[in-house]
Amino acid sequence: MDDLIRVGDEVRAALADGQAVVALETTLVAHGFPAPHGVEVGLASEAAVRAAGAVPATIGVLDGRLVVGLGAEELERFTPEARKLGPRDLAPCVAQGAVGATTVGGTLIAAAAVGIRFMGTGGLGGVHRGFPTPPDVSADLAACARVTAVVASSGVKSLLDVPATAELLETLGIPVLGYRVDTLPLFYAADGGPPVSARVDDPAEAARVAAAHWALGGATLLVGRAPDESLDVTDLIEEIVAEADAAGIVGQAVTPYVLATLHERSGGETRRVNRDLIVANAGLAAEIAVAHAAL
Ligand code: PSU
Ligand code: MN
Repeated sequence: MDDLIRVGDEVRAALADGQAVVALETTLVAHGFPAPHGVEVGLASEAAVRAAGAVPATIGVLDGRLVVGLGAEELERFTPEARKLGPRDLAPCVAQGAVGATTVGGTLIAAAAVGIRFMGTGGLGGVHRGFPTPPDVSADLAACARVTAVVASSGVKSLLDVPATAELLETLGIPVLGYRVDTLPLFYAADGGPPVSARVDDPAEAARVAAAHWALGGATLLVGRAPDESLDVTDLIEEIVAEADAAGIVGQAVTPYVLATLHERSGGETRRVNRDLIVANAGLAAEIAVAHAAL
């Protein structure tokens, strides 16, 4: 395993000690924000995890190994040239020695390999609008169905078909917990999403639900936290998704294209809200991890 995975010293010690550890992804560092903002978001997320009393484990592929617990200088290597790694992409990237940024799905697989059960992100991937043309469903969902974890996010990215994604989450048996809300947050916007499957009002309650879900053989639970500042960019999203479609942008390139264009056309507003919600979700994941460690 050591040939394949490098676990940072601090993360290794925390895991051995039963301390709370939170996995963080690198796709948003490399592809979710224009440089140098991605690295700033990554570091701020790590700081939020620490502030809540947990150890951050930022994950990505470097120099032929999956790294769990990237250093600050190493984060700088996650530029737009990095591969975007879903679960299917991890092994080729490791074996070929490329730099690879893990998505939620890729991060969950790596986290599970070393025993980390908590992660924070911005918005989960899901069913793309217009399904089945193209038949694009994020590999995040399949990974959630497979891996034992809690993912704190601001729901599902609203550039997707959110109601269809909520249906698929139900099909896969993934609890969608609203953190102090009754509807699933819509990424940049707090309100207007489908109802959650259960509401929780504090981190300890989320931790108890997770423990029960896992004891019953369940895999991932999604915890939806509303962004503190809500932004309505519905029309802008529709316009940009249609443009991406017309330009023939498909597959893994869609999400980064839409996010980047949104950041540009909203005059940086979506970037700011996206950044703040990612950092807050990292903190929430840490609070739940700390509560779980204390159960
Ligand atoms: N949340 C954000 N920005 C992002 C992502 C999440 O605020 O860029 C990334 C995550 O890595 C997620 C990915 O797994 O978008 C989804 O990509 P796709 O739709 O191609 O599966
Ligand atoms: Mn996709």
